[in-house]
Amino acid sequence: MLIFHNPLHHLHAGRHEMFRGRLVACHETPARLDHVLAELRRRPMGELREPGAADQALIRRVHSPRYVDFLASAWDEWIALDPINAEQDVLPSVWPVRGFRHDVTPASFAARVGLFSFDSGTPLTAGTWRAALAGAACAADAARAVASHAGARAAVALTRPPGHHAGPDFFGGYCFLNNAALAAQALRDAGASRVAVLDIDYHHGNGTQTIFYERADVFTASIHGDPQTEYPFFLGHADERGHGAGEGSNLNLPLQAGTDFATWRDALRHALAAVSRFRADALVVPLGVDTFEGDPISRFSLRSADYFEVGRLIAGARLPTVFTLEGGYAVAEVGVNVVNVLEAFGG
Ligand code: Q9C
Ligand code: ZN
Repeated sequence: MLIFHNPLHHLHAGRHEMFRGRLVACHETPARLDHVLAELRRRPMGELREPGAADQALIRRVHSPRYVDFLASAWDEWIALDPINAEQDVLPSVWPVRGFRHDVTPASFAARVGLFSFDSGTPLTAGTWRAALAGAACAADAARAVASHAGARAAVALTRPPGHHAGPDFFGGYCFLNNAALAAQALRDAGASRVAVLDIDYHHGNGTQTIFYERADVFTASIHGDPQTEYPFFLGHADERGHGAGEGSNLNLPLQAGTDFATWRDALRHALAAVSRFRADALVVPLGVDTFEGDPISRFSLRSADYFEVGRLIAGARLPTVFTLEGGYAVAEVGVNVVNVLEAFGG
């Protein structure tokens, strides 16, 4: 398999996130990806490549242009307000909830930060935009590698920051550009008629669901902690099945906190059966390993050895597959868990 790694991921290093009412050190750290790379040096899974330039046109088909423009200039605007701002990351503090307007882009920087985000746990830093762009380039290049005529069966985009919570015009959940959605769109553009996204991160892939909710050409499935109690709380219920042309092309499998591997695996089999019925030409797997029993912010109980079976089951779909890296915050175990999936997937 081909592995695209983001050489600029270190540029995104948040200092603090708002977590359970306090500012705490960020869970989503550069060390996470360093552990994956270290494990890939111990157990090589294929050629390691750096991505080419990001495809701005692709990014602006998946995300709204005004959101992309905001991300590109946000840090410069923040420090232009006051040079002392460079000592703190950007965090939102006001949001336009029900009844407020979304069509007017405010002149105020603080107001735009709120307009384009949904939580206060996702710091935007000096290097966020460059890191996110290079991560998006990994996802697009991975998609093109599996779509090409002599395509690899699988390609991995080692994306940091992660992406599956980022929507058409908002960041949140540690995510800015939706790498999995960019990979799915790039697969469509490269000729795949039908693409399935199977999100196995602990958290519901709200951004990806929203991006494709009214489309019939991209099927989205997500297995995740029940939003009644688990982040992102406001999306991810079982009755969300898609809308309009996309009716029936979204599948949510929420599971209660505490779910063990046997139950989780039944959900994975169920999701894979739905992917098979959709008759997809290609598969995108937002791969989060925050389903691990030792994850500090999540509540499923998968063990490291279980990830081999996860890889085997996904390989059973027999589809050209792009993996994007999503969550997983038991930092020392992230590498082993991710590479266990990849090793068992094979190819
Ligand atoms: N105070 C990913 O796994 N937790 N994102 C915020 C609320 C956010 C996880 C807690 C968890 C985001 C890619
Ligand atoms: Zn997650």
